[in-house]
Amino acid sequence: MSATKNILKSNRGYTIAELLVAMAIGGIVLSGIAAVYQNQTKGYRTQNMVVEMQQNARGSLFLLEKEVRMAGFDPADTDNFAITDIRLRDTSNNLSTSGYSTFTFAYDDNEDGVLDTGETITYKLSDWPSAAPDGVVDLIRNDGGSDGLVAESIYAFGLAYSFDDDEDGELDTSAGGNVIWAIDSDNDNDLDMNLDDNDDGYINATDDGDADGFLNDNALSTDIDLDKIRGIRIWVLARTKNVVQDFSENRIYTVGNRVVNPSSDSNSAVNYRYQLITAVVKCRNLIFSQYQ
Ligand SMILES: [Ca+2]
Ligand SMILES: [Ca+2]
Ligand SMILES: [Ca+2]
Ligand SMILES: [Ca+2]
Repeated sequence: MSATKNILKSNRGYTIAELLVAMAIGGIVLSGIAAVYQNQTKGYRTQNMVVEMQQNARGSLFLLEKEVRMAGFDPADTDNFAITDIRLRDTSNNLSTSGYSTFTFAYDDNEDGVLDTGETITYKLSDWPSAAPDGVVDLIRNDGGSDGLVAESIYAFGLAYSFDDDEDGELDTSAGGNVIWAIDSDNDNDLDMNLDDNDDGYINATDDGDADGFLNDNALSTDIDLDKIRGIRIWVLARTKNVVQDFSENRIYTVGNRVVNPSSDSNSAVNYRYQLITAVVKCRNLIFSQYQ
């Protein structure tokens, strides 16, 4: 009798209440797993985006450095190859003293002594191929023909120049003994402004004496012609292609003559991740023939 009862009991299946409890527990476990998975995916996505940004920026700087080093390369000594334009431009390529650095130079790529098509190169920041609604711009290389993409999602691009004005074979230095890194602040294609306003050997936001967002506070005593340039300092500020959830950028970057503060910029700039990379290029081709 009791054996039959037990068989009956074990075969009776589940009550509605038991099913509900089981489903509730299952639901809690599943949503827990989903939350962990979602967090991991989010972290993974962010990590991928940051790695992509870093690789993108480093790769572009490597190419840029390599080519900029060739500026003025003129093995036949024809004087046809030089730095020709360092003026500031906006991202639509219009001259603007509040714009970004651009750099145009020529080198004798095929070593025939003639300035050929494709031997005049410009690097610039541009909203190419068309105006980006989120303010994301790209680093562009132009060789006289159409624009080519060097790096996507570059937030700021800056250049400064060292020079040898007295032609003694040494880079000119400041009163404090620091190599002078200068720019053309008034867009007439000569160097006129020393970025290191406080002459401490570093170029950063403390050199913005009047706090207008630009390192335009220490004019050179004389303007310096482009043919006196001997070295180029490069700043590339890359950022992720998309906003990073739950992230807020609080760092201030100095990029050439510009102080960049994403937390006060528009277009959700504060919610991206950034990376600043820099390089100094000695232009071995930009020396006088008597030193060659
Ligand atoms: Ca040539
Ligand atoms: Ca100038
Ligand atoms: Ca300084
Ligand atoms: Ca200033």
